[in-house]
Amino acid sequence: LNQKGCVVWITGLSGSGKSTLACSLSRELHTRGKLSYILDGDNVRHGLNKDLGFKAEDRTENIRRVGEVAKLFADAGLICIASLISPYRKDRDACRAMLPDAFIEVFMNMPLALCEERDPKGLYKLARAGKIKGFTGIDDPYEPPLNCEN
Ligand code: GGZ
Repeated sequence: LNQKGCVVWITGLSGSGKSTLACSLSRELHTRGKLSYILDGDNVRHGLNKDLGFKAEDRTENIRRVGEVAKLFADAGLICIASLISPYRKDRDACRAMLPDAFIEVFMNMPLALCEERDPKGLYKLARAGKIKGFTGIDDPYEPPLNCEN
C-alpha cells in the first residue's frame, strides 16, 4: 500500500449530510485506488461506543475514542473518514492534535432549518416535542469550526 494515511473529519448537525458525503468520498477514493474506511457515529455507537449516551461527557468520550481509532487507521496508511456530529470544538481540536499534519476537518455548513426540514429519521420532530432531551441544535449546543479545511 503506497499511500500516506490521514483523517478526514466531517462535523455538522444531524441531517446535514455527513454520512452521504462520507460514502461518496469513500467511493471516489476507491475509484482512484485509495483505501479508506468510514467511522460513523451511528455505527460506532452500536459497537465500540455502545456504553455511551449523549450527555456532554459521553459525547466527549465518543469523539476521543473515534479520534484514537482514526489515528490507528491513518498510521496504517488508510484514509479514515470520521463522520460524527462532534459538537464541541475542544474535542475536535484534541483529535487534530493527535495528527497535526494529517487531519482534514470538513464542516457541513447546513442551516438548522434545512436539517430540520429534511429530518430523515424524524428525530428533530421528537426533540421539538420534548421526547428526546439534549438534541444537538435544539437544546444542546453545536460549536462550528473556526479552522476547518473547507
Ligand atoms: C444528537 C442524536 C441524539 C442527540 C440520538 N443529539 O442523524 P442521526 O441520529 O443518524 O445521527 C445522530 C447520531 C449522533 O451521533 P454522534 O456520535 O455523531 O454524536 S456526537 O458526535 O455528538 O457524539 C442522531 C442520533 O445519533 N442521536 N440522540 N441527543 N444526535
